[in-house]
Amino acid sequence: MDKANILVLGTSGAGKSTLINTVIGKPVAKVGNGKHITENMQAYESEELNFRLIDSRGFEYSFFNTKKAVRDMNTWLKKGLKDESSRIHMLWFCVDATSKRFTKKTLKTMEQVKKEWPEIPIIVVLTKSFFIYEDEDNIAMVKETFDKIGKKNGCSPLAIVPVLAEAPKGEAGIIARGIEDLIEITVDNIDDAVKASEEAVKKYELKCKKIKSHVATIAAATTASIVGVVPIDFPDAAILTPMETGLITIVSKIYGLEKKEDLSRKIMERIIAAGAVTMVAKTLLNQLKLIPGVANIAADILNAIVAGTIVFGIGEASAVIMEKVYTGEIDADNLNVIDNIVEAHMGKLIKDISDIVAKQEGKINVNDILNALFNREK
Ligand SMILES: Nc1nc2c(ncn2[C@@H]2O[C@H](COP(=O)(O)OP(=O)(O)OP(=O)(O)O)[C@@H](O)[C@H]2O)c(=O)[nH]1
Ligand SMILES: [Mg+2]
Repeated sequence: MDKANILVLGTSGAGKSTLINTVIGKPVAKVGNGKHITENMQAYESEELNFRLIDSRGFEYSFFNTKKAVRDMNTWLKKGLKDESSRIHMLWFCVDATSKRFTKKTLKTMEQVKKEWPEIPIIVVLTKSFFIYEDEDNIAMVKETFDKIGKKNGCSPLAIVPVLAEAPKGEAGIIARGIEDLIEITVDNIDDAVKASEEAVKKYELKCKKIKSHVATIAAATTASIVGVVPIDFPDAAILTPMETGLITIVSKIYGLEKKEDLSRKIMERIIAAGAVTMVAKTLLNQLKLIPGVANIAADILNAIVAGTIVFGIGEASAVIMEKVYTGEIDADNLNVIDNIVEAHMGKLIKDISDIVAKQEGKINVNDILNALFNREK
C-alpha cells in the first residue's frame, strides 16, 4: 500500500480545511468564512507525509447536510472495501475549541459513521485552540462526552490534541501550535491502524459472505420443504439431491472457491461422504415422533420439516466449511476435519429443530417451525 488515508471529520466551520492546508503545507483545500464550503470529499497529500488527508463536508450545517455527510462517508468507506487506495485507516475528528461545546448530537453523528467500522481509530483534534490555558478544560469536555456515550460504542479516541493551525492575524501573542504533535501521534499509530483496517475489511467481507450464504440456504431450504422430498430409504452412502449439491456449489461460489475446482470437488465429495443426509433423515424423524403430539401429524408435514432441515443444515455446514477454506484453516491436506464439522453441525441441528418443534406444543406449522430454525441464535 502506498499511503494510509485519514478522513477528516467534524462540524461545519470547525476548521477541517484549514487544518489540512497547514499539515500539507500548501493551501490545497478551500477555506470558508462562516459559509458551508467543502462540498465533496477530496484527498490531499504531500510528499513528506505517509498519509493522505481526506476533506469532508461538515456535519450539523443542516439536517440534510448531515445526512449527506454521513452518506458520503459511508460510500467512501464502502469503496475502500474493493479499492485499497481509498480505504480509510484513521479518523481525525475536529472539534471547534472556541464553540465550547462538543454536543452529544455531534458525537452521535460520528458514531453513525463509526458503527459499521468500529476498528478505525480516532484522534480528536481540538481545532482553533487559540488559548493554551483553555486546553485542560476542552480536553476534559471531550473526554466527558466520550465517556458518557462514546465508550460503550467502542469510540474511545487514541488522543485528544489541541491544535491552532493558523495564528490569528494581528495577534502577535498567539502562535500556531499542535501540528507537530498531531503528526507525531498519527505517524506512531498509522501502521497499527492500517493493520486493523485490513482485519476490519476481512471481517466485513466474511460477514457479507455469511449473510449471502444464509440467504441462499434459506431459499433452498424453503423450496425443499415445499417439495418435501426426504431420502429416507437411501442406503448409507447417501446421494445428495441436485438441490443440495446446487446449494453447496452456490455457497462455494460465494466464498470464491469456484476457481479452485479440484479442491471444491473434493470438499463436495467429503460433505457427501460425511453422510449428513442419511444421518439427519434417519434420526430426525424418529426423534420428532417422540415429541408429545407429533406422532399423529400427517407424514407429509413431517417430511416437509425434515426436508427443509436437511437442506438448511447442508447449507449452514457448507458455509462453515467454505469459510474455513477461505481463511486457509482447511486445505487439501486436512479435508478430514470436514467430517467432524458436518457431524457436530447436524447433531446440533437435530437437537435445535426438536426443541423448536417441542415448543410448538402440537400446533405444527411448517413455516413457523422453519422460520424459527432460520432465525435461531447460534
Ligand atoms: N485563525 C484561525 N482561523 C481558523 C483556524 N481554523 C479555521 N479557521 C477559520 O474558521 C473558518 C472555517 O474554516 P474552514 O477550514 O473552512 O472550516 P471547515 O471545517 O473546512 O468548514 P466546512 O468545509 O464548511 O465544513 C475560516 O474562516 C477559517 O479561517 C485556525 O487554526 N486559525
Ligand atoms: Mg472545509
